[in-house]
Amino acid sequence: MKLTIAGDSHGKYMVAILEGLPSGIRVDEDLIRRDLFRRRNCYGRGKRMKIEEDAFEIVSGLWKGITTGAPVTILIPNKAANPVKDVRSVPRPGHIDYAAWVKYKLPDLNIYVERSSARWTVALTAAGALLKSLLREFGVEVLGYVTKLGNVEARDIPDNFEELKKRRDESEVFCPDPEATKEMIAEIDRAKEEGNTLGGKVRVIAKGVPAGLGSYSDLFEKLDSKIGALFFAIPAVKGVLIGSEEMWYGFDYLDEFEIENGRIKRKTNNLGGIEGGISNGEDIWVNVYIKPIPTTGKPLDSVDLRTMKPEKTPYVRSDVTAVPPASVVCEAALSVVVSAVLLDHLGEGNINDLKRRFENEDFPCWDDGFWKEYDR
Ligand code: EPS
Repeated sequence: MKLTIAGDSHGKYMVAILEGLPSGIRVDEDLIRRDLFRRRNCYGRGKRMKIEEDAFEIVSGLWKGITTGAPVTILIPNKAANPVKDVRSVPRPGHIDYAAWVKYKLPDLNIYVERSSARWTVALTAAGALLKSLLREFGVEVLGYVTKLGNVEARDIPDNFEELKKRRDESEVFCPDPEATKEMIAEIDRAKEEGNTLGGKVRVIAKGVPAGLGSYSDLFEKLDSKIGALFFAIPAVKGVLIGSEEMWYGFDYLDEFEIENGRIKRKTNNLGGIEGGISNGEDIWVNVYIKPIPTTGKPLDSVDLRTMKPEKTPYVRSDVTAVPPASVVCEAALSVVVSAVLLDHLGEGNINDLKRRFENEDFPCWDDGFWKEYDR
């Protein structure tokens, strides 16, 4: 499966193209609508999100609402299709401005923002939400939530998945801890007043991922390599950590095996569901570190690249924090990676054939017959 994302932040459309999907997936457009709404509608967002409606359209690869196996194209119109007119020559620390100017050598920093603005994550969100219709055929569910915003850390995070989802959905900042939610909202209000911006952390869990996805052979096919590659492409992501953040002692960290009802299980899940680049059957846990948005209300020190004189950064329309929307975007990113490795494993064709392959897969069997195969 391959995902391509194109479109300029202030161009006519944002575009996601998904290639290599099986035929016969009934696409639930409500799932896409809901995730696009969540990405747009959270506390700490700025004026652009009040303009956009994200009224997406799927223009290829569907027949009567089911996938045909042809590339699926999702178009999301930009209502704010109005590129900035004034040439900008003062780079913001933390944005693409300076590094792209050095590489691409075009005379307006606004040009680079068209690709690197977080606007393109609307297309990633739509693609990931579409893939939820595939994942649920295999009993896989993905959930993202905020664990830290500015200085406030979530303390009360339920273990139960349904409760976690319910509480996450009740929070304006997508944090499952109601007390921490209030503090995070106050933190955003304070930052806005000061012209500051906030970083934080989000966690994404993929539940029900079968063991055996990924690879130990090709270094770039490892499941964790693929997670890192896509997550680090998301603007503002500075760190990706799989599993527990507490990894100082082997006795505390390593997930011991046990047998429950004749099946192999783990006593804990500190490794986050991946060992040696392959899923191990436990839930996949990804902790993502999000930096503060580069456009601050209070100017920062910079230089004017035209005059080579010190200058203060300009203020352009922006958000106070990208952390709550990042939890939606990261949820989509994990849906994309898990779908990709699942389809690598099950191959092409109709969804029902893939499901049969999935259900008929043998667990390795350590009996005499198994060994004789190799005894030649
Ligand atoms: C965003 C779209 C952008 C910004 C923001 C997120 O739109 P505009 O530049 O027209 O205001 O609101 O992007 C950034 C914070 C950034 O630094 O680029 C979006 O759709 O998520």
